[in-house]
Amino acid sequence: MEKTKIRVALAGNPNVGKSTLFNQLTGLNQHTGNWPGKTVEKKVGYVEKDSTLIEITDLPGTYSLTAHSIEEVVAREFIIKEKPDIIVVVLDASALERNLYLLLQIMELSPNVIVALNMLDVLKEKKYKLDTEKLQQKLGIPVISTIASKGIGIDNLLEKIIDVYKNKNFNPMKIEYPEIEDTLKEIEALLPEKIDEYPKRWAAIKLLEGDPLIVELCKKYEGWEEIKNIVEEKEENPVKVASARYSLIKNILKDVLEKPTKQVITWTDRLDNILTHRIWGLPIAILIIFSIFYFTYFLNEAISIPWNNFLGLIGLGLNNLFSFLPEWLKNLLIGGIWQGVANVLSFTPLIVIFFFFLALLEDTGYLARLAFVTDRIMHILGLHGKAFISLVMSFGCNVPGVMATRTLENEKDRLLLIMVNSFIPCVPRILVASFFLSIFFPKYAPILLLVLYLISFLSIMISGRILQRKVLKTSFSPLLMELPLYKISNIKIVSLYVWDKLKSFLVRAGTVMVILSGITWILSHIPSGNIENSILANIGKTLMPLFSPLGFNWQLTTGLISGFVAKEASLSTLGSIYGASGNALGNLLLKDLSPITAFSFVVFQLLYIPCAATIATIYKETNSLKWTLITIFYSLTYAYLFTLILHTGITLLVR
Ligand SMILES: Nc1nc2c(ncn2[C@@H]2O[C@H](COP(=O)(O)OP(=O)(O)OP(=O)(O)O)[C@@H](O)[C@H]2O)c(=O)[nH]1
Ligand SMILES: [Mg+2]
Repeated sequence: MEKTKIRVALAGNPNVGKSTLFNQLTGLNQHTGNWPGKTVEKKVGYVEKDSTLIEITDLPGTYSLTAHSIEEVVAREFIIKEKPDIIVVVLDASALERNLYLLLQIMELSPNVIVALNMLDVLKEKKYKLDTEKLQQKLGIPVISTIASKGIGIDNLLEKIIDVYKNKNFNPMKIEYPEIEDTLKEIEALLPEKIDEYPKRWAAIKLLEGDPLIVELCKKYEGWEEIKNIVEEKEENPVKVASARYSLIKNILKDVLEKPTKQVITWTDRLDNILTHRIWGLPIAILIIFSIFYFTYFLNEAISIPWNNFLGLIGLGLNNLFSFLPEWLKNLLIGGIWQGVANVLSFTPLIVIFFFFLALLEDTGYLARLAFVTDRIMHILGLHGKAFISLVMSFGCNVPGVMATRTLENEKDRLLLIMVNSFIPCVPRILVASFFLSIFFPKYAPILLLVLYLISFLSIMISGRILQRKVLKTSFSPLLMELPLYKISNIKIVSLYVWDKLKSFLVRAGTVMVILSGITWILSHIPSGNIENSILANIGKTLMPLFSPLGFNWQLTTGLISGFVAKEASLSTLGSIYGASGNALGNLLLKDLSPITAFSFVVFQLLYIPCAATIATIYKETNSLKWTLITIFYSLTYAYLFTLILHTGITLLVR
């Protein structure tokens, strides 16, 4: 017998617990956290119940369904084009006014809606009283109470999904807008039954709201000129639609929701009085960020010594294990591949520590505050206030950083942020830098590391300003973002988060790095077995004249080439060229390079083209080859000029 399959979509405002619910339902580990706008791409999972297969899609959070941001388009297109059997709209019960705004729009699009009334614990904390039964009656659709973070209500929700699917007993409320009903009718009369796949009433409303995509779709109809006149006749149309919706919401909530006459002051309010304080907010933020870097650095120092010893032991073990192999093959396996992988694996402690702190920041709700507190600084850097979250992500890896730019509504703000994002040094780049700094400047390594961070902020500032004025010709849109509640972080969420990041890193070490180290080793050994005149060396030597003004020798130049694929690869390439790793490599470099050159190299590798994975992400996010190439070209030119000035400057100074 064919199993029944029900296709369910989870929709709702940002940060209401959709992904938490999704994880509870499917047992998967989709990114949850505590700031609005984490899920940027839809994700699919499955659950089986009573021999029914339920396919669940977690959609990005949106406040509305008007095509003003990418999330809104993704969510709406999914509902319209994929036609899920059931849409579960997740509502934050403690902010129903705002949440119902979206629900109404979804109900206009599809009758198959179930409400998951989430965050009931928060509702209770705020001492609100809600009559769920009455709410259900008024809306005419099922309302299921849940507390997703505690796994409460999940089974009820599943049962309801199956029940509703089988019985198809929908009777949703009619959504009417008395004040604009006439105008709507006029527009409807000029439209065909369906516009693309959108119902015509829905399209009429969106036209009044000024939805750019629907306007585009309707231009082809005969009555368009007339529609345009009706729409443009009154400028306040979008406001009218919104206020009609709000008065409808007020009507629904009347005698359903009761709020205490005296506002309850929650501990989120109390904490926010300090943490987002006009004056104290910023120093506290700086202190917190600084402490995180401090702890990350020192914890890493402590853990990486035993960890690297351990990796060294594995290397020795492998050496013995493969002693029966011919010399060249053993060299390829151990000197080439294992060495490259080990270089990458040595980053593991840093990754774990960094992402642990980042997960804490995110899950407690403080990361979202940081966006507010740093709004002014972001403007000095030439960026939009929301840029902060994306930049913080980039400290780990530029790929999630670039993806996090989706929360910016304005396309130009977003493009600007994508372009400067890769100036934030990700963990691999900091590791390459730390390696060089600790060899060449053992005493000053921490300070110079700080200098590197300053250089990257300076670069963002310079680039932000240049690009904003010259290339994009834009100014800022205001910062609009809701602050989530503070919560005590959950060790399970934090460890899952860290594991998720570590896993993708390890997979990379096991795939890209294995292949890359192998290829590098081979290229550095053919044709003669001698590195000096190998193919790799020849590429490096050919490009060297370009880089000699920066003081780089062919070995460094070659390292930079492989750093394009993955930043940490430059270290393993240097390793295979010099035929050493770790301290031994350090000693060889120390003999070969001047400290000025070493520092210039560190700065250049900090700033030049993003790694291949980031470039792929940039292409995917901008959907434009032109902007991807501009980004690459810009960062390469900038890195070159900056390092040239730095190198020349220091050389002149110390002479
Ligand atoms: N107190 C409380 N917190 C919850 C509940 N459900 C989820 N959360 C928390 O709310 C935060 C946001 O949850 P997510 O599941 O990431 O929210 P989302 O709707 O997927 O958010 P976006 O992907 O950003 O749109 C997390 O910190 C959750 O732990 C709940 O019922 N009660
Ligand atoms: Mg989510």
